[in-house]
Amino acid sequence: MARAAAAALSGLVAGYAALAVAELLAVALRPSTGPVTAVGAAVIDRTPSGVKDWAVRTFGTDDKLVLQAGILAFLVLCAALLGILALRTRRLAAGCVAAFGVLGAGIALSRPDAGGLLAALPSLAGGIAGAVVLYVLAGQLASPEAAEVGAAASGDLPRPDSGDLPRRRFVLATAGVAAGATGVGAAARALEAGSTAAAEAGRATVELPAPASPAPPLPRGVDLRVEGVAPFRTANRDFYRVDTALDVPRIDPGSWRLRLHGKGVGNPRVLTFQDLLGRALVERDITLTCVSNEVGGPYVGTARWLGVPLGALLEEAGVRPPSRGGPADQLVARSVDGMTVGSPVETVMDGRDAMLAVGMNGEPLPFDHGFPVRMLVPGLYGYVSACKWIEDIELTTFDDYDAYWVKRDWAREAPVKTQSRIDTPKPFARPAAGRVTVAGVAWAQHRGIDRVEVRVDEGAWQQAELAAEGSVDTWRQWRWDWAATPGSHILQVRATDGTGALQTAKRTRTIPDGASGWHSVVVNVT
Ligand SMILES: Nc1nc2c(c(=O)[nH]1)N[C@H]1C(S)=C(S)[C@@H](COP(=O)(O)O)O[C@H]1N2
Ligand SMILES: [Mo]
Repeated sequence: MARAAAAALSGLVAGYAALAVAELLAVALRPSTGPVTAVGAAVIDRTPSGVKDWAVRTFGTDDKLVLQAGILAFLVLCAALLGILALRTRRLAAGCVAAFGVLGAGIALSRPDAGGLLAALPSLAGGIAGAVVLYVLAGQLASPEAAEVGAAASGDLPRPDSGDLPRRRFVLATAGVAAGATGVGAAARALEAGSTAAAEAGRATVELPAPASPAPPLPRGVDLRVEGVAPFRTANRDFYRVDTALDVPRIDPGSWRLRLHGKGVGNPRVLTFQDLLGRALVERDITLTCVSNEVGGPYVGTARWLGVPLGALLEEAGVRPPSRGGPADQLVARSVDGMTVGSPVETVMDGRDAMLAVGMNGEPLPFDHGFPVRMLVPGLYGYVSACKWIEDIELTTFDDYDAYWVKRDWAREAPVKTQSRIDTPKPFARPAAGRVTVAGVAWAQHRGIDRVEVRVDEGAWQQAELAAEGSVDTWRQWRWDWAATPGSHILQVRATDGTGALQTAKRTRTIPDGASGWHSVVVNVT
């Protein structure tokens, strides 16, 4: 029993050493090639949409942490089992550890952002390190009899030692390897911290020019300042984050390039960050929404974005929308981490404030939100418009190419659905009877919100008071004062958009093109 535990421990230490070596090399070469990251990204890409949707719903922005913890737990289990296997046959066990390295290397190479053969190195080196450690430690563990059994099975030489000596050697060797791996891991973290600091410093030196077209002044009263309601403008630190990136790309704006090419692009171009900053910039308040947002969900926010008008840039490059005879109906944006986002060219060029954003709420884009440049198209869900860490724009057709989420059964085209949300009172709140303020937000980007209504216990719809409108591209706050009576009540909200269309009552799932239905909240008035 004690030997089995020691054997499992030797497997764990071998795995620990393997990961430490792999991570150090990964950080030294490029963050996204680390085995856990590469495997995690591959798992994300292969996870069925339903499961992914469930993960986003259940774990929110922690979904990636949960995934990485899951992969680590799996590796821990495998390492312990291989350690025990090594008691019987250490060649086979060490071979299995090496095979893990080869598998990790294969997955790293298959990533869209692999970049070359070097991507295989961290996993390969880690696998070899782990295999050597396990082979040596298992050798220390082998008692003379066990070694003979092992020798018979695998051709190992029996060790002559007996008594306490091998045990002491095993403990020393294990502790030594663990300490060494910890040192290697610390070096990896120090290196990573250094490159993060360099990226932060690079971002800090970016000076955003003043917009040629500043955001139109907001009318008074866009924010009703009701306690518990999302503020009109979302602070960067509070802005939701949804993406597939396990390691947030940290791009040096000095070496960043954007390629613009494809069907009907008369003048293909490569733009630098300075090229973009040198153009006439616009500043706009725009509400961004994720298609994975459930009715009543949190994946929606409004920021003041600064960016290059995308329609004009496309015009200059010779692009014409399909309505003017252009051959491309889809614009595919690609990010440095291999995400692809397809938007209708017609929509991007219809005069709305589609942009290549460089600023968010008065600062350069945060790394999490796409530094140095991301795309935005008001009125479309993020997965069909808002490519972060963008590096390539290709004009093509919907027939010729399916973007990342479209390959995974989400809709090709996805305009934002009209939605309204009750922010206060919270579900199962226990307000005192009397006047209770019911309030929240409603959005229908690029159509605007014309009316919000509330009802209690499926009674008559009551018109809510609307906050002033920022623009048709922003959400709108609303409030309604309720004379609440004791007991359990259900509150419901619905909005009417700027075209006069009423928000549908029909409840749908988020996949394929966004959740619909009325948000309701149950409260217990005391
Ligand atoms: N490179 C990249 N861009 C991306 C994504 C991604 O996974 N990778 N996710 C998209 C989705 S689904 C949404 S909703 C928005 C979210 O932007 P945010 O994280 O800044 O809120 O980014 C979009 N752009
Ligand atoms: Mo999204």
